[in-house]
Order: sequence, then C-alpha cells, then structure tokens
Amino acid sequence: MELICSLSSGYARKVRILAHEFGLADQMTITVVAPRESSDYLWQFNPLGKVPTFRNGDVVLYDSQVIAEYLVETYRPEWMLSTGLDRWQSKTRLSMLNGLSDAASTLRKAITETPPNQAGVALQMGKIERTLQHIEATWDGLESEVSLATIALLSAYEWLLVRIPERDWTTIAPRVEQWYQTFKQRPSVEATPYPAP
Ligand SMILES: N[C@@H](CCC(=O)N[C@@H](CS)C(=O)NCC(=O)O)C(=O)O
Repeated sequence: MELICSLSSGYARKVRILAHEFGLADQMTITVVAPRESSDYLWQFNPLGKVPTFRNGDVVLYDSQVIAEYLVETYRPEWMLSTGLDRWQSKTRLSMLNGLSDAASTLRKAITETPPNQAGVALQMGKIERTLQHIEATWDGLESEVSLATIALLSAYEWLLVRIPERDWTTIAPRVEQWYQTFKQRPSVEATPYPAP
C-alpha cells in the first residue's frame, strides 16, 4: 500500500499514525509530494491534487477521513466508535476534528498574507478556540481513549503548536494540553513527527 502525502500535512499525519498503531507502517510506502506544485504523479490518482491520497492495489482513496475509516474498518473495526458515543455522534466528532484542521490551515494562510488578513485571522481563531473549549468541556473519557478521534485531535492540535507558534495554544484548553503531553509519547506519534517548518 502507498500513501501519497506531505509530511507537514495534518490530514496525512492522522493516517501515518494509524498505520503505526495498526502495525502497517512497514507495508505502507510513503511517497512525498508537494501538492500545490505540478505533480502529475498525484494527479493521476486524485484529480483534485490533494494529499493524503492512498492506494492499495486497485483501491484509490481520499480524503483523509475516508482513508482512516477504511484502515479502521479493515484492520481494527472495534475502533469505529469514540467512547460513549453512538455512530452519528462519533462521525460528527470526526468531522469537527477535520474542521479543526481546516480552520488551522486557513488561519495560517490568513496570518501569512501580506498584509495579514486580520478579519480572517479573527474568524478562524474563534473557530479554533471554541472547538478546543468544546472538546475540553464535553469529551468524556478523553484521557483513556485511543481511537481515530484522539489521533485526529493529536494531529490537529500538534499542527497548531508547530505551524502557528505565534499563539500560545496551551492555555486555551488546559485539559486538552494535559492530555496531549501524555498522548504524544505514544510510539506511533513519536515515529511520525512533523518536520520543522
Ligand atoms: N479534507 C481533506 C483535506 C486535504 C487537504 O486540503 N490537504 C492539503 C495539504 S494539508 C492539500 O492537499 N492542499 C493542496 C490543494 O488544496 O491543492 C482531507 O481530509 O484529506
């Protein structure tokens, strides 16, 4: 199997961590591309030119949520549900976490515009702060959960820490920060670091 990705992508990180958790890392070839540059190799599999894109034989999958669900259903179906949630609530939590990554990447673009897009920064910052506070207040069992959802949270939260160091993210949701300090020690997380920006 092959994962076409960029190592700085939070969406791809989720899949890379899962591969390690499921003992698949040795079988998964990582092909690094720069998706915003011409990449005929990626485009032949994903006309949208987005990473991560996954291949396994004739199977071609994107986006990260579809790839992650495929790996979970195929290799660890008991991981489908987040603690104490039914199927639709679990799916909504995963969508929220993908939305957290979306807001983070839009925020970074707004910050790096010349001049910085202040309205855009405020809009995305609000989404991220509210989402982290929502997680802080409502995610029962976060501390003991190892799931697709906690891996998605790790990927999004650490992306904020590494890619947007201008903001101190650690004070917004102290419980999430405390959880992160423990969860980041998992071998699957340590084996898949984001490159330095
Ligand atoms: N919803 C998608 C988002 C993927 C995405 O936007 N990836 C970025 C890199 S982090 C990308 O490929 N950007 C290139 C582009 O949009 O052209 C997923 O979860 O996989």
